[in-house]
Amino acid sequence: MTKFLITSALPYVNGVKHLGNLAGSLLPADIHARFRRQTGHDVLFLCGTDEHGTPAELAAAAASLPVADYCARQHMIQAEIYRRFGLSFDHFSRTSGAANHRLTQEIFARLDAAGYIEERTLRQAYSPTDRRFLPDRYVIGTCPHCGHPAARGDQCESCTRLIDPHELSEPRSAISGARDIEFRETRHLFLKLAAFEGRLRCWIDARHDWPPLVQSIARKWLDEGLRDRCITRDLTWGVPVPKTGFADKVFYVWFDAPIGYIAAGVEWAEQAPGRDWRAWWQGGDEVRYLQFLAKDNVPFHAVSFPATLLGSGLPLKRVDIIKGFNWLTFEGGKFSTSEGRGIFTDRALELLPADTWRWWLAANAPEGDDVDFTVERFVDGINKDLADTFGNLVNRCLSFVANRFDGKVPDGGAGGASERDLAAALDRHLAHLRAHHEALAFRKAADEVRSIWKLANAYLAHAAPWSAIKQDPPRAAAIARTGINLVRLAALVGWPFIPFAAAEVLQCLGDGIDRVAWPDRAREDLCAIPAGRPIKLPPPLFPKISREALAANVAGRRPA
Ligand code: B3M
Ligand code: ZN
Repeated sequence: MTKFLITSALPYVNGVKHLGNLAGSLLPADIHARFRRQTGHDVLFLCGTDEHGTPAELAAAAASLPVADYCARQHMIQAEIYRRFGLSFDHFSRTSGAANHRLTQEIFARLDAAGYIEERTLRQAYSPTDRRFLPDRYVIGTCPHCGHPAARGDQCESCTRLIDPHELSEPRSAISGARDIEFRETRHLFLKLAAFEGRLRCWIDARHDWPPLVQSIARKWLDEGLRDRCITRDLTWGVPVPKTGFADKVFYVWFDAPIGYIAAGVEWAEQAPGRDWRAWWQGGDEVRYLQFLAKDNVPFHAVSFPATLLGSGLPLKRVDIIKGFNWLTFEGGKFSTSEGRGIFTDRALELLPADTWRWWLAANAPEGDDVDFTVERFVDGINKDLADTFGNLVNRCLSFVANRFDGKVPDGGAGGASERDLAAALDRHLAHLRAHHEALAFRKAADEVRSIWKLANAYLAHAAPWSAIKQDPPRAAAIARTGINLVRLAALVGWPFIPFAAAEVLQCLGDGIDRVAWPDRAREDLCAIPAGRPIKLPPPLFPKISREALAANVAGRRPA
């Protein structure tokens, strides 16, 4: 049996994430993890907060907190939000944890010993007022190309040209506004990425099963020629560099963050006896490693992290499939954490149940292209799919049995031709659904789930047990029993997408939810719930949402 190692990109610790972050990595990773568990596979689903780097330091300063305290607090806040979204991580780690420090330093030492690290001297912006070196994008000044007065030191937003901070005229600090910028020499360590080009190209060429989006981004990086990368920074918050002469520096956040995936596995193993992280991270072909991330993260996962692992010489698992996502936009523009534009995950949970966001974001996953979230599309989709289709199916069947059969599943026999046709149609849909999940095709999988829900409703509409009960009670009982089992099946296929509602329904049907199984054979699944079993009615699962009410609630900026 294949084991599935699944990671979602590690969300930055600085601040609550928006729905775009959920849609482009965390949620699809969770849906896949749930599907694989459902089909009986061993799954290790890891994630955590990405806690290093200048943005975390600056956010802590803005909150007047020591950076360690700030990160601890923000980690808890995010962990709680993801729990409420039903993200079923086996472990939610922190890159600032001891395991990641240890592993990052060990991997670095091995790269260094193998000759893949080189010292170089750089001239970097330094602000005496801020008493720190400034990362390129924290130097602001006038663009040498277009004269834009507030160009960032890495790139001008106005003319999009890449620039160097020393090319800016009238440079100033983005942190304090101080104008006393000097350029000082500082020693840094570079990972000789160019040395891996041949090996990476061979490896990537053999990844035929990577989605085209990911392949093309990875190839573009290789084709442009790999440049050695500076992996150290003049900061205090981060993983210290274990090398003489570099005691006052830390690793660049993108060097230690992906190592955090492995560290998360180490921590997971430390938390309970009998868990072996090596069985995952050093496993052979029986372990398939899948990463879920947004397209701007592809180069780090397809190129620099694999190079780090290769160069370390450690027998650590490299990714099998990278599922990359395009952007989710918000009402025609970008989601923006810094500008507070869009819907943030904490606010989303205040407004509506997690399942509604999960369903819409998966059914409209930005897979082939960017996808625009609008309140109108969201409300229409939720009302049609969850209220009118899934909710209606559950409600019709369960209340019929509650009212007409005293709340107990009636004994209806095996059914007739229409039940056989139904089972055959379901089997076809189930096979497609499974294939879409396996292909990581989330929109198609959601489409198939919707089709199954619709088919169930169509069966009931056609069989009309509420009429049959008058002339042919045994037939009505057979339909009702089939209907109850259809509800169960609808919940099982819905479970990866809408786990809370699915669990609620399964519990009403008296089914355990510790191990939610995959419905494999419709004929058997349509008889799974035995006659005589008492059932309960759930509260209304998905009351209709009003477009106006939601629009009024999401308008405007995020409150500070
Ligand atoms: N924190 C970037 C992001 O959330 C970064 C991912 C790290 S994955 C190792 O977009
Ligand atoms: Zn410019």
